[in-house]
Amino acid sequence: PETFYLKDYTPFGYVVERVELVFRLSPEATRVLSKIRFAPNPDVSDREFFLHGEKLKLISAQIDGAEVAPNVTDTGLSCEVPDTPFTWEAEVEINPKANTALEGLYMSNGMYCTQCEAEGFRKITYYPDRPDVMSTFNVRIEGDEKVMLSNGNPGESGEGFAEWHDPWPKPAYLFALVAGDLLNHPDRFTTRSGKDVELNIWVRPGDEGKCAFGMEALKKSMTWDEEVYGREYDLDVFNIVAVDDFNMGAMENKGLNIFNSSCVLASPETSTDANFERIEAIIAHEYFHNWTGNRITCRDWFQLCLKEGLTVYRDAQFTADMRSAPVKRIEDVIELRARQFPEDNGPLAHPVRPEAFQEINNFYTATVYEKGAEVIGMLKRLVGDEAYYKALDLYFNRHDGQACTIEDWIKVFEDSTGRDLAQFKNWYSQAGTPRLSVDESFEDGTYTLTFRQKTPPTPGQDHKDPKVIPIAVGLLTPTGDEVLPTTVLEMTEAEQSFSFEGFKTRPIPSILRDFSAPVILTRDSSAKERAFLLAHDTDPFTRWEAGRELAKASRIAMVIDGASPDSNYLEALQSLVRDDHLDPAFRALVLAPPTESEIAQALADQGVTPDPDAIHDAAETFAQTLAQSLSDSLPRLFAATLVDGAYVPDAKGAGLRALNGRILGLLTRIDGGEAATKQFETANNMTVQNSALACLLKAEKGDAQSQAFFEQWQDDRLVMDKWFGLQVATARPERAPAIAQSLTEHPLFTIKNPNRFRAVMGALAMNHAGFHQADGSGYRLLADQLIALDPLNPQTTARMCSAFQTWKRYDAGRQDKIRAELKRIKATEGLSRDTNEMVSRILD
Ligand code: BAL
Ligand code: ZN
Repeated sequence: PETFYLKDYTPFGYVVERVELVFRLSPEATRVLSKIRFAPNPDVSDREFFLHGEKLKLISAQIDGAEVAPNVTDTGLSCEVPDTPFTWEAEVEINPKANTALEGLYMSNGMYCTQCEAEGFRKITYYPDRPDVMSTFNVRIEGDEKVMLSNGNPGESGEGFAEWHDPWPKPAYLFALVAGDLLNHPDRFTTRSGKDVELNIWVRPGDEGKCAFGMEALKKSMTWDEEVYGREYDLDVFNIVAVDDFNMGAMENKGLNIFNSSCVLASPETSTDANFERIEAIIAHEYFHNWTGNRITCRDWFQLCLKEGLTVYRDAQFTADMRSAPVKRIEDVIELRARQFPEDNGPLAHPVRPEAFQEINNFYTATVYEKGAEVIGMLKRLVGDEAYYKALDLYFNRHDGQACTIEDWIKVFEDSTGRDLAQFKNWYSQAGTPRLSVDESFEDGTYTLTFRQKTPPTPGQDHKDPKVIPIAVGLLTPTGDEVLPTTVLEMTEAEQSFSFEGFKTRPIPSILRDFSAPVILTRDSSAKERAFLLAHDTDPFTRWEAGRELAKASRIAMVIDGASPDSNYLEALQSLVRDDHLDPAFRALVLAPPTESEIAQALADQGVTPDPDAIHDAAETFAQTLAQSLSDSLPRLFAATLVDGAYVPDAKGAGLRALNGRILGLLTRIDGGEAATKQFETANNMTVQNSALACLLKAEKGDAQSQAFFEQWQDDRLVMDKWFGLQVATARPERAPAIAQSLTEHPLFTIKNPNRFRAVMGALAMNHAGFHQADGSGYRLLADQLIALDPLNPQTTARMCSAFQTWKRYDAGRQDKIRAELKRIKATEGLSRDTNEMVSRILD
């Protein structure tokens, strides 16, 4: 397969001045008529007229009204064209019903739907399908569907047709079309300059009761972007559509966002607190793309982080403002460590701005998104809040309507702050998670911290230069007073010292506050000091982190030395969990154990081959010991977390319910499932019903409740995804592969629905000891399923391959088995480019 390189970028030889599209809808034979006005691009001397196109049946093509016979290949067409402006017209036929890849125009439960990012538009018609080609679009949809939507503002409509005009030039990846039997949940929003905007969430009949929360989230997002970034909405209509079959979470098409139904539909009975928070964040994310992504887009797909990193950063700010900033920060760090760190430290490591790809869909990664957002956060911390917003104003003013690069982005900051950011750019170009170590000394009242940074080699990048690392620190006295409030140290060298004067006694450092940089901090510190920080640190992140470090150290000692759970840590946990002055959400986070995969990585980092069974046993022993040590208080603590009255999906209630879930998990270990059974029976919302079922399934006492849950919810696809996933997630490791296998044979399992596939296979990959069963049954099942899915949906198959990315951590026996499965996948005849690239990189 061809590899594309950032260094090879050249602009397209033609400018697109106008696009007119007509869709004649038919499930198996939709006709797409395109009329495109091209002009030679004066900046390009060596012009080739090549239009992308895949899986299209070309019916006819004309230039300025005269029939032409282009040279058509599997990837597109080329044609002799005039060297003056001309009009290209083509008619193609496509088969939406046969499109199981869910890219281009496809059908989901009888409705037409599109997904064009990154390169799906070329499956709709012949076009220069690249983000730097921007144009206005006029669209006419002909068909007998009740609702027919496209981007922009509505034009004329009548019996059998609807027209849409998008006045804002956009690349083809932002094109969208939806048609079907849909109902809307309508609302309105007035922008701060007085523009009246019609808002709609469109759903299939039956889902109309699940739109209110999403609509509120949309209005909050619109207000927030005006208040915080000064950005207003720019069309008369903003439409959101919920679709059941969707590869991603959602898509920011101009004026017509399309959402995986799991990321927009919400009701207290069917959605958990985590679902509500995620839905609010994704609605915000897609809405914020209107400026960071749509009005200013990417020059090429190597610049994906330009829009994604920034938009993730913006949605995280929004969630922090709507809910609790410390809780959001801790949740994001947990996710970053669970998803991005393994990527950055394994065969799939790539820079935030990659330099080569075969299939761009494989680069919608945690590195581009989440590490991309961390990079923005560091930039903001380095220049300060005021300078950050000033730079953003310049970005919007200077680049509105353009397709930009990371160089443009950095230049905006350099121009508006006067800083030289050349070294900062290493964060975009060099892969790998920096290791940051620290030594300290105290002499004559001067306290010195000496940091060293080192980034390990990653595929194709042996050498790493030092990065600019903002290290937020605070200092405390041994009695818990803060003697140095949070201060950002700017590290630029491989080794660098920072001194603080005027102390009578040696202070206790709190380092990397608010997780000020995406690094792995190693510091020799005693359990006593960590317990002190867990009790006294004023920064919520480092306070939580101290507990996490204690937990990891205790688990590692249990695995390596067969030690008992650390009694100091147990005591610290006991007092924290009983401390009613502490935010329940924070207590829930402190009680959340490190994941087994995280312990496996920590062991591997110490040169110890992780044994998944031993790691699992240690986790179980620890939880059991904690439950027993708290046994007297658990019933009281549990009672205190019960939320009376109607369910409200706000941060306060969610925090209490998160603590409720943690306490119930412990209580179920000592009460034989009594409290969980009662909670299941009396639940009036999905959060507590779901957590009760999870506790019972984990205790292997949940068969009756699982059956009852199934009967109650079998007609609700999203709740059934939970049912499928929970059974695998909570399974004893030795049973997990067999349970997952039997669920793939369940009548409600379908490989064609990405949510259902991920519910089962994603849960298996997350059940660490279950997936890594020594007999290889977990690996075999996943490989079987990926081989079956690849011909239908390459994108979801390829993404799921990342379950194997940590394979080199494990023992030779497991490595052999994983290697054999990866080779079996790779040898599959007709394997997609997507999956081939992923498997090849993982095997390398
Ligand atoms: N642009 C793809 C989906 C998202 O990041 O919003
Ligand atoms: Zn995005």
